[in-house]
Amino acid sequence: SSRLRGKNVLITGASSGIGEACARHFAQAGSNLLLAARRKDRLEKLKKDLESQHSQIKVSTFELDVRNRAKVQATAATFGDVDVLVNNAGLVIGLEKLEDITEEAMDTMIDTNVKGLVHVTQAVLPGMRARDRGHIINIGSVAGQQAYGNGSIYCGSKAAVASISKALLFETIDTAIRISEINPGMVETEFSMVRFKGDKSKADSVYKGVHPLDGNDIAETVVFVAGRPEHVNIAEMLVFPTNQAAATTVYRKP
Ligand code: NDP
Ligand code: 8X3
Repeated sequence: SSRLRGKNVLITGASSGIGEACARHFAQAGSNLLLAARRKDRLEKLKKDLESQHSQIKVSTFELDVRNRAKVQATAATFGDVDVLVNNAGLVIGLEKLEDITEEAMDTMIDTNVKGLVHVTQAVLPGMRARDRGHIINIGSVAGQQAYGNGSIYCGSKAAVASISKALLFETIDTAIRISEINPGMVETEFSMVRFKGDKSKADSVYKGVHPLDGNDIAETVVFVAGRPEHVNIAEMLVFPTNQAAATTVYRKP
C-alpha cells in the first residue's frame, strides 16, 4: 500500500524468519527500516540486499538483545520517529513437561517474549503518544490462545503477549495509535531449530507432511494490517496453514 511509503518501521528479530520476511515486504512497500536483532552480521547482509533492490529506502541496523532494558532504551534514543513497531523477536526453548523446564530456558523465554516486548514498547510508545500517531504490531501465537502439553512456559509467554496487546488497546483508546496482534499457527522458520537446539531432524519432523506457512505468508498479513487507513485497526488475526485447525492439530498427508 502506498500508505507505507516513507514510513519508519522498526522490526525486532529481523535477522531470520518472520522478521526478515517483514523487512523484505515493508521494503517493497517503500518503508524505511530499523532492523534489530542480536546477529548483526545477518542484519548487515539483509541491509545490503534491501538497499540494492530498493534505492529510495533507508535501512538502519541495530545489534540489540531485547532482554537488555537499558540497551533497548539507549538504542531507541537513536531511532528517530517510529511509525510502525513490529514486536516480533521471540523464541521457544525445548518441549518439556513443566517440572523438567530449566530455570535458564524459562528465563530466556519470558525475558525475550514478554519482558523484551515490553522493553521495546516502553522505549517507543511515549514518542508515538507525543506525536499522536503510530502502530504497534505484536507477533503472538496460536499457542497464546490454546495451551498445549510440554509448552507451558512458551504458551504462557504468548498468552501474556495477548493480554498486553489487549490492555494497550484500552491505554491508547483516546489516541490515534493502533495496537494489533497477529497470531500465527505453524510457520517454517528457524523457530524449531532454536526449540530443539539445532537438531535438524527433530525440527524437520515438525513440518513433515504439512504445507506450513512461511515467513512471507505472515509478512504479507503484517504489511496488510499496517497498510490499512488510519481509522482502521485490525486488532487481532489468527493465521493458520490450511491443514491446521488448532495449536497442535494439523493434518499430515500420509
Ligand atoms: P526465527 O527463529 O526464525 O526468528 C526469531 C527472531 O527473533 C530472530 O531474528 C532472532 O534474532 C530474534 N531474537 C531472538 N531472541 C532475541 C533477543 N533476545 N533479542 C533480539 N532478537 C531476538 O523464528 P520465527 O521467525 O518463527 O519467530 C518470530 C516470532 O514469531 C516469535 O515471536 C515466535 O514466537 C513467533 N511465532 C512463530 C511461529 C512459528 O511457527 N514459527 C508461530 C507463531 C508465532 P537473533 O537470534 O539474531 O537475536
Ligand atoms: C509457535 C507455534 O507450534 O509452538 O508459536 O504452537 S507452536
